Amino acid sequence: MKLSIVIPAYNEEQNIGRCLEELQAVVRDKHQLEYEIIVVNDNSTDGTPEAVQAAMLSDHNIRLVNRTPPGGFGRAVRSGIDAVTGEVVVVYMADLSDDPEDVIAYYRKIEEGYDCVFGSRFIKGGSVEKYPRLKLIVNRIVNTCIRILFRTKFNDLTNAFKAYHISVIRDCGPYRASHFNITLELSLSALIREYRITQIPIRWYGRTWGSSNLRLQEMGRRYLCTVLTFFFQRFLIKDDLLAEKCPKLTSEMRRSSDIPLDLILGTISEELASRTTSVDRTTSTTAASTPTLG
Ligand SMILES: Nc1nc2c(ncn2[C@@H]2O[C@H](COP(=O)(O)OP(=O)(O)OP(=O)(O)O)[C@@H](O)[C@H]2O)c(=O)[nH]1
Ligand SMILES: [Mg+2]
Repeated sequence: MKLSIVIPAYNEEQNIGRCLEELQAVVRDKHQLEYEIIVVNDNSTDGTPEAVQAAMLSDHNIRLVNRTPPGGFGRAVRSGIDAVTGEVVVVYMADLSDDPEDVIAYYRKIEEGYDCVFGSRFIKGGSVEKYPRLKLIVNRIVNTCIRILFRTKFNDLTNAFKAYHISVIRDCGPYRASHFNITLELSLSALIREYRITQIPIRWYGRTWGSSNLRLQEMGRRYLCTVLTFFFQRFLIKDDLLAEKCPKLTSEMRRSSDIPLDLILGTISEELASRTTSVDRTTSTTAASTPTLG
């Protein structure tokens, strides 16, 4: 399976070159995976695109997508995933906050048959270094609320650095989020459709160059909108969402309009749980097989 790493980058001139080198050293040199790296530049005002172009001279697996305004983290991630050609998609940060070895750990989990891998910095084995205190507090509160609302064990859903099998991305899209709320749009849309998801510990390092683009006050309403959208989808139309994963089963059940919703959901869940754990990657609508760990 080909690994596609999508890196949104805005004014990361001093980080992006090293970021690409670190990925090459691990993904290409150490583990010799088939890969592509798609850097999505959003009208950076520094030398970010030039730094990427310099890296492209010696590595044709690196590609640069230059976006036109309006910018935004979510728009950049959407442009990046539109451009991928691989099966394992990892969203990775340009500011050296993520660890390339964790990309390999993600890849291996998808190889095992998982549809998505959600890294967590807040489980045993995970870590954060130089995490701004206020951001940490807000992060923990928001993620706890999400855990309660969605009754899930996944406790770091707001972090963008995650892996998805391409079929999940295609099935759950199209995506709409323009900013950092894309992180929740991607993860929650897979979660409520009961894709086979695992959580593993990851490391995170605070940026040492450049400035943060995440403005908590500006993002609050966007995160809230995304959380509420998926909360109500899960609460009100989960049967419709799951039906798209096993269309035959549900169309049969749908012939009788008297069957209670609970029974439809129970049957779909049983059907999904009873399927083989080896994930059928051949058609996009049958990619998932068993409920999430959440
Ligand atoms: N293309 C693009 N990339 C962006 C945009 N905003 C942020 N990024 C990139 O997304 C990644 C995460 O953004 P950061 O600014 O580091 O946000 P953060 O991780 O919450 O903030 P820090 O705590 O400072 O690391 C980095 O690689 C940024 O360059 C944007 O509008 N467009
Ligand atoms: Mg960052």
